[in-house]
Amino acid sequence: MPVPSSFNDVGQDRQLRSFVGWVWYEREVTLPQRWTQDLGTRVVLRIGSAHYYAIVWVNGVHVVEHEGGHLPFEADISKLVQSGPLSSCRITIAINNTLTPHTLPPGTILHRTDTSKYPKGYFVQNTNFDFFNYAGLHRPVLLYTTPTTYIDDITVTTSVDQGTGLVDYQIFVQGSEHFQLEVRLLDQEGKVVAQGTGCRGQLQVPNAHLWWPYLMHEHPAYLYSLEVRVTTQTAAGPVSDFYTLPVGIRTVEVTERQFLINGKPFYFHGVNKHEDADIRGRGFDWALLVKDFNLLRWLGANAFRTSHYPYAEEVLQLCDRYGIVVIDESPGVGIVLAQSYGNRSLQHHLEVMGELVRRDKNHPAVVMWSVANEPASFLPPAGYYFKTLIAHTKALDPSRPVTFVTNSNYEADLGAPYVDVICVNSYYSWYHDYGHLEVIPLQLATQFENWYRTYQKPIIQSEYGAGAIPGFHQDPPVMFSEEYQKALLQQYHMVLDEKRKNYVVGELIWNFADFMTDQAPQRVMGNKKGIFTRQRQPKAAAFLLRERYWQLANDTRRPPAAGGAQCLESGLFHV
Ligand code: BDP
Repeated sequence: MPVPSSFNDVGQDRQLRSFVGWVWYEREVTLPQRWTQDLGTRVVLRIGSAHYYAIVWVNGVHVVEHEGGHLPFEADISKLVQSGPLSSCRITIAINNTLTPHTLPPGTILHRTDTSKYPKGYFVQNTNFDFFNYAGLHRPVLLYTTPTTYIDDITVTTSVDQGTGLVDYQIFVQGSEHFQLEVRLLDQEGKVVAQGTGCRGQLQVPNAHLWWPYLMHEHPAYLYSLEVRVTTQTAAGPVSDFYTLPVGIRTVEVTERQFLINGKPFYFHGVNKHEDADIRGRGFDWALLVKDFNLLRWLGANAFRTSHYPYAEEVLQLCDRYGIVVIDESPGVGIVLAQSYGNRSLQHHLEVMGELVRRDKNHPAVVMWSVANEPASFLPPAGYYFKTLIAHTKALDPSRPVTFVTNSNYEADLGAPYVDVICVNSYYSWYHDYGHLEVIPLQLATQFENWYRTYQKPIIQSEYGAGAIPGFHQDPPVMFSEEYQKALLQQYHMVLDEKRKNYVVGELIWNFADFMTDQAPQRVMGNKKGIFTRQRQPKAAAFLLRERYWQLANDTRRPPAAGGAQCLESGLFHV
């Protein structure tokens, strides 16, 4: 089984494709002698993501368990690999993709007991989201080393005071109480612009280059490098752990009507994505990722939401580098059962937000956390649930706004009072009023007015769209034709253009690309609401959005002529 990849689509086996339960991965590796002989070396096993529950053994010894399919976890395996004569190391990972009312995302196992219809013991996995529940080792599994005294974590927050960038840092060191800590901030030319010592402090950068989103500034996405060196004295001499963190100096703020980046109004014009592609499923793939970034830049998109779970870290690294703004979403999708609002579920959701914030807090591209997508936020326990969850997330990270994405009625939504920005999904003339594009302007305007009147908070149209099967044409437009998808978007755009003068601060199309779903009569080999096909080729709507996004970025600037935006430079892989 290749890693990284979902296991579902690489085989020819129907049962493996829809398998629910335990799968086992095992691999034997030979470690360098220095790792196994030098007791001053700490050896760590890091798993980028294992969907959904994972148990890990090294040389047959249980080392770690983890719940949650979209965030990394690791285990210090030094003692195990340094205790015997072996330089080989057998890594065994058992993964179970079963979703229950208490997992994130939740799901249910339906036991079919009618023996006239189903064999004994028959069950199926049910979910309340449409994307395929791909499973396996979706991101790299790595072995790495540090000295035994090492940098465990860094937190950086930035602000700006009259042109001077302020970089507050906090460094957590493990393994010893006695160490020296040096910090340097370098600009893109490699010049040291500020330095400090000790575990916490503030670096000041006069005339700082700010981190700006793509298309908002001539030189977007300026990154400094924070170099951190922790040194301990050992019998063999000084030993250092050294880490470089890219740092973007920028501020984020929300007012009654605006979303401000560096004090300037920011309008999200972008997409919702999925980690999804042919064969590899949700498996990480550099070529696919770079293609997606080239498409985002071609489109003139300045933002996306990581619908509906945290994406690979490499994705966020590229967002930092290219100025693509991110709404970073937890796997809280499809929370619709009352059972999923109890203490057990809430406790797990709080832990997941902790893991997500710890992983992504230092990315300048991340400007807002989304704790959930389309929960049943009208159920009585939802008020307490979202109040607690959002307060917890703000306590973890006071520097960013927090939201969740709603499709509830504005009057019934018990979570909306706690969000900083209202993110609302709607599918006018798609899931109802089929074919009646003419009702969109009224329904959409009413949606915005109701939400704004009730909450006086900025609003993002966080999903809207229509399915189109590439190559299906019909004029006048009918559902599933490329013309219908385009025409539906145009109806939305008319209202968005009116309301963005006031309090609407963004629009994110559903979806960037077609993606695989569970099999269902309303899904034709997956969800076809992509403006690109699953193979990343444009439908007619992609050209419409491209025209729009470049205009939104700057009314006088046009998309580059045929051939498109520049490709990312090939130096990318030196990261
Ligand atoms: C929205 C969901 C999204 C779905 C979309 C659709 O948030 O995950 O894929 O509907 O049905 O409600 O296309």
